[in-house]
Amino acid sequence: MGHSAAVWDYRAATEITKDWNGIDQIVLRTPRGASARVSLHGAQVTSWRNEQGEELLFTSSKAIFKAPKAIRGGIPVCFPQFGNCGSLEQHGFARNRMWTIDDNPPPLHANDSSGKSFIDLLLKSSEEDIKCWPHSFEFRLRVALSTDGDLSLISRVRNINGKPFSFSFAHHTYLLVSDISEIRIEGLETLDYLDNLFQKERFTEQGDAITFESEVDRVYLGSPNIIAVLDHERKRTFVIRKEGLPDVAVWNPWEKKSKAMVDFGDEEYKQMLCVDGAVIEKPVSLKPGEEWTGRLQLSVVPSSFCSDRLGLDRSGL
Ligand code: TA6
Repeated sequence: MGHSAAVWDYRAATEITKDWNGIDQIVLRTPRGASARVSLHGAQVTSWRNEQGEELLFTSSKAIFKAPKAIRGGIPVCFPQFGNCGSLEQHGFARNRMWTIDDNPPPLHANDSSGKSFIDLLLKSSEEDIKCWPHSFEFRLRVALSTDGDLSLISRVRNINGKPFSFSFAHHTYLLVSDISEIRIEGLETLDYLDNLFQKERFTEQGDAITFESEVDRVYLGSPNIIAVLDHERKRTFVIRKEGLPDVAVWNPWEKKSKAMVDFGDEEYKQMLCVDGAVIEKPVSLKPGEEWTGRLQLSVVPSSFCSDRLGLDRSGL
């Protein structure tokens, strides 16, 4: 059924349904048939489909859709830490909490809503959270789908007049790819990175695109605000634009690690690649009343859109 954008009711394009476990999820739709699904469990984007209904994010066939386990795939929110240090669980607790729909969020820029289907979600520090991370915060996440099918995630973390606190953060983005051997990343060349396979030792990336022949688990530091992930076989490129997210975590578990994960198929490493907009090297510090904003926009363009044209708007969003 065709809808001209002029009559498209963006509010009606946001539907609340239940997922496999009876947990509320929000479905966002565009006039031309693109869609996205966001679970209230972890405010996790669990699906992002293009106008042809093709899924663009990876979800493991063995994913466990049951709290408190984070769903293996989509875009988990890693907060208040990325990684595994101290008493907090791996990648923090935000992705294992039930979020709520925020009907009256503080305003964002008009561009963040005009012509978009969107939902605003909210996580407030709970008694349980304060036991493991003694800080009072409000985390607002807007997930939006533009008329062109681009997916935007706008995160706002505010220190609610508690003590100053710091956090690291990532949108742990599981991209669905044709075959990892066909993939290359442009935009991370010559950057320094911390290699999790070598006790986070610092290295410098070489001068050409990154390709994949074995396990990769790295955090690229101080990256440009636009990164291209080219899928040669599918002749399409994921374009990642970001603001306030200076680092990029890149992960593919490869064969051995895949077999070791109960919620991941032995061969599934071939169809996925995590490329995460993140703040890791220099955590965000907030004084009471201060707020941090991070923006991530994911688009898919034909690979003929050669990536050096992306340089034209490396300014970001
Ligand atoms: O991408 C960084 C990383 O910490 C990897 O080391 C791997 O553990 C991945 O995240 C998955 O983490 P998760 O907690 O989602 O299983």
